[in-house]
Amino acid sequence: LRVVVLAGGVGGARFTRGLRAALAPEADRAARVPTHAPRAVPDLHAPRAATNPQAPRTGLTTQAEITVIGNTGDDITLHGLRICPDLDTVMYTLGGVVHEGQGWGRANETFTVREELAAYGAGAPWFTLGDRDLATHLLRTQWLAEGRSLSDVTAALTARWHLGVRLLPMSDDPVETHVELPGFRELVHFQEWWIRLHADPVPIRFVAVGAEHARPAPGVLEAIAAADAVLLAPSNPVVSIGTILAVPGIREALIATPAPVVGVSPIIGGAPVRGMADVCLTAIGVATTAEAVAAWYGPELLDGWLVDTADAATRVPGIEVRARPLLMTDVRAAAAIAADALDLARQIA
Ligand code: GDP
Ligand code: FO1
Ligand code: CA
Repeated sequence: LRVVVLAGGVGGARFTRGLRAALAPEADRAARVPTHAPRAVPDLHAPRAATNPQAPRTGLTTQAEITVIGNTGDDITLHGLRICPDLDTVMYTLGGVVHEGQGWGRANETFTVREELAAYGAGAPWFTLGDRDLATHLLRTQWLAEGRSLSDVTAALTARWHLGVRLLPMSDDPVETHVELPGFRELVHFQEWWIRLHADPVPIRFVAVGAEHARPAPGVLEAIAAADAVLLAPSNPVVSIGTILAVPGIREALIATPAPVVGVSPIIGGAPVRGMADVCLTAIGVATTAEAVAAWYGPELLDGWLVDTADAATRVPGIEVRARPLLMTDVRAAAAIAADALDLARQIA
């Protein structure tokens, strides 16, 4: 079973972690049905899902293959270091070392470098960089400076964590989301608007700087074309999924793939669960409802849409809607959501 997930940061990471937990029993069942799949044999290259604490201990390795296409529009350069918040959030979450309460950054983090920078009165104090996290950025920046691609660097960084999924940046070409703000003469980086300005004021528009000329990273289009199911994580529709779709070729690939494309709503009962998706949607003239977001993705792109039971009345012409609780309170809850998204995909296929 080949599953592709489009993911941003925290919402994307938690959903993917659930999917990884869900797919072990799924692949195990498939392996027991000779007409659908050959018997599972130990496969060193297979995802690590079967060794997850959440997965049943079957002793079989899964035949599921998860490819995550990560948003790099949030990327920013600070102190000369290239920082990829959404890729790192997926890496740390699936690697089991994320700061759970915060949703991003490392658990057991220290902030010595940050304190020293502040003592110099330097840098961007509004952007918190922990010491452990900085090691990732140092290495990424070094490797990029040596001429390696972001995909290559991401593969090298993730190798340490045995994620059980393949994490691909949406593009190797730099893309950065900026916002045009009323009363500001220059474009402001998305991170600065979100963190320093607290998502205020509402942007006039979002600009994915560099997206126009960006190419999908190696493997991205191939994974979408070969997928059995494509899932849109409950990520920010505008600055996470929307930015991935802004890379020329990716939207087209999603429309062209024979695989069903199923999205999970990040909007529950007319509000985002966390973050500033409501402000982003307002900025682009889309209502903050599960229904409006699905209609904005459109039936050409989206075949199925999983909404929360609070939004069970959602109807979108041309899109199969199913309702179930969508709060990812823990890995088990996220796994059940992911399993239902796959189930909806299977029904559509
Ligand atoms: P970010 O890059 O860290 O902002 O994360 P994403 O773009 O991947 O996801 C942000 C979105 O995740 C927000 O719009 C939230 O509403 C959504 N989200 C967070 N937690 C949950 C959850 O438990 N359930 C659902 N359905 N959406 C969630
Ligand atoms: N989010 C914050 O709200 N404040 C921060 O200082 C901050 C620092 C940071 C550093 C590394 C990293 O990987 C993520 C970080 N985030 C921080 C999260 C992230 O930048 C944003 O919340 C998301 O990208 C919003 O979509
Ligand atoms: Ca993000």
